[in-house]
Amino acid sequence: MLKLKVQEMNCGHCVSSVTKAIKKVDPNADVQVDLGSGLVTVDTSVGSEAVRAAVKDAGYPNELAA
Ligand SMILES: [Cu+2]
Repeated sequence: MLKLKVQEMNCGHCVSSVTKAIKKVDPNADVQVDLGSGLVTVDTSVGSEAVRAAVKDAGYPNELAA
C-alpha cells in the first residue's frame, strides 16, 4: 500500500486525472483519493517511484506520505 501526498489537486477533474495516470502504470491499481487532505492511497504491485513519476507527469507534484 502506497500513500502519496499530492499537491495541486483541487477538483473532481484533478481526482480523475491522478487516478487515470496511476491506472496507466497499473491498470489493476486500487486508487483512493481524499481531495481535502490531498492524500492518495494506492493499492498496487508497481513501485512507488513509477507511481510518483506518473502522477508528477500528469501535473501533480507529490511525495511519499509518512
Ligand atoms: Cu482540478
